[in-house]
Amino acid sequence: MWLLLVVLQAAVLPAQLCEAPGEAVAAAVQALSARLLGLAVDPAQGPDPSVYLALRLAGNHDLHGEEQYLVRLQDAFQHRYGRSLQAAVRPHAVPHGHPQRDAAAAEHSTADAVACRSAEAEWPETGRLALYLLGLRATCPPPEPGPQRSLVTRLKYYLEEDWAGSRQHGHPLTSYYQYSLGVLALCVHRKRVREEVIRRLMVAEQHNRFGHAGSSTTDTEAVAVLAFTCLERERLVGARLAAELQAATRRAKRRMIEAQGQDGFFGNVYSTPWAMQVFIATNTCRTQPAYGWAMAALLENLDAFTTAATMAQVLPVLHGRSYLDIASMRCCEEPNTLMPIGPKLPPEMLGNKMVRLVVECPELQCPQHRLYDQPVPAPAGASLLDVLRVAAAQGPHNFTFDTQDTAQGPFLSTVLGLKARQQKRSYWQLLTAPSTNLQMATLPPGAAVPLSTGVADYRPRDGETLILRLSKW
Ligand code: B12
Repeated sequence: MWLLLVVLQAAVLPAQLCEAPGEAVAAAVQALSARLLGLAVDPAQGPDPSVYLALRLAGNHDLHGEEQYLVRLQDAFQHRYGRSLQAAVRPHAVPHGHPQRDAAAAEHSTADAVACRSAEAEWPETGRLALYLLGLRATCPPPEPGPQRSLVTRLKYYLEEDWAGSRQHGHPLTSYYQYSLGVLALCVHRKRVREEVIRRLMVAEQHNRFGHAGSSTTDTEAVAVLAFTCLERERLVGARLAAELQAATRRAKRRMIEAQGQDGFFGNVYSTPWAMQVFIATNTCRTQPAYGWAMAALLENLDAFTTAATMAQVLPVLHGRSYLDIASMRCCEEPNTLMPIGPKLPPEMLGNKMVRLVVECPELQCPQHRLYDQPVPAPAGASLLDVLRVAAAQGPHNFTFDTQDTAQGPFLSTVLGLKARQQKRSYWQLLTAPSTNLQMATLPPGAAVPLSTGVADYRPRDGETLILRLSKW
């Protein structure tokens, strides 16, 4: 009966497109591509492989601009990761025995393996290297395989470190998001990954271990499922594991559909494109109504994608493409008519606002739970970052903070001298309590919700309370 309903639904529903439908919409998508290109050609913005991937996966191109961007990427990444692993090693790094490798799957040469072992003092950068390798696979014509070999070896090494970390600590050293990107990139390069490494990801998927406090798991789950789908499609695993990967993919897709919000989003607006890639990669974007609703929700909210990083994450699905398409890119007749345009500036706002800035630290770590609680006056259009700057300049309460540049923008790393530590999985979480009174000494429990944008993009309203909370993820 259930099967009959599904078949009937597929027959009755008009087949939907995977890309954003309609001419007016196509123009909006083209404008977003052009805006991303505008940010890409700005030398002030560091090169980001996700941006390159979005440009390459688009329907329309500026081939010269893309070539120049690739050169910038190579300058930044080849230098960082392209040197031999041995050269990257600190002289007195203490080697630790690696867990046994699956002889059939591990492709390391003995020399590579020795180099890998001795490079273990380095903290793995699985995600960034994976994105760069995905970018290299998307170039036209494809680059010489020679120089890529050491990068692939290095990525395998990082993934091994992450895998070993996950056995030791219960989670990869980086994150399951980066771990999944690592598996995906190796798969797109048609490199085998040890079965145990894949199984770690499957176990995490099965036991819902992708989440971290206060944030949705959608982005990570989606990247993991893209990796599963790739491994199965590229036939890089045996029949039994392929069947298990298929089952995991079906399970994850069902969960995503069940958790789709009334607003049409999977998770939030920024994780939705990742979830949609799963439907594209598994060829269900044309028949799954949830995909169509999500596409409609995205198109209603294109204004939320203002930074290069977020634009780069949404554009592939607006063009109906997933990262799996990188494996089968063809370099023929790419339309070369895309022209860069400048960024949309936020509307100018006159006047001032007052926001309350609160800094909290867990009681176990700090003798005093609330370290700072002051009203801060700022111009009406100020971002949270501007508010922090005003707070730092206003006396006599000695507010200090620091940020770290990332591809997503400035990441709040230190507040009042307390540095969040990646290796201890602590971070400064940003929360808002929009309807609280500036005079209230205590916030009602549950009044605060995490922000879905960073310090540079969030523009608080007059009377809003912003909380910076040292948290674990
Ligand atoms: C893992 C993760 C985290 C981890 C990162 C820790 C770690 N060492 O891995 C933690 C929990 C710390 C985190 C924090 C936050 N995150 Co986060 N995060 C992610 C996730 C799932 C993967 C990022 C990643 O590894 N990328 C791959 C690597 C290779 O790229 P990378 O640029 O080197 O990644 C680094 C930066 O992205 C940075 N980072 C992570 N999140 C954010 C968010 C912002 C705004 C900035 C500037 C940097 C940043 O940490 C990464 C690892 O070092 C993405 C999902 C996604 N779709 O991108 C969300 C994502 C980037 N995060 C998001 C948000 C909103 C946040 C927070 C603002 C949440 C909050 N309310 O506090 C905070 C940042 C606060 C701050 N201090 O500035 C949004 C950003 C949306 C946007 N508009 O830009 C995303 C897209 C999730 C989502 N769907 O909403 N995040």
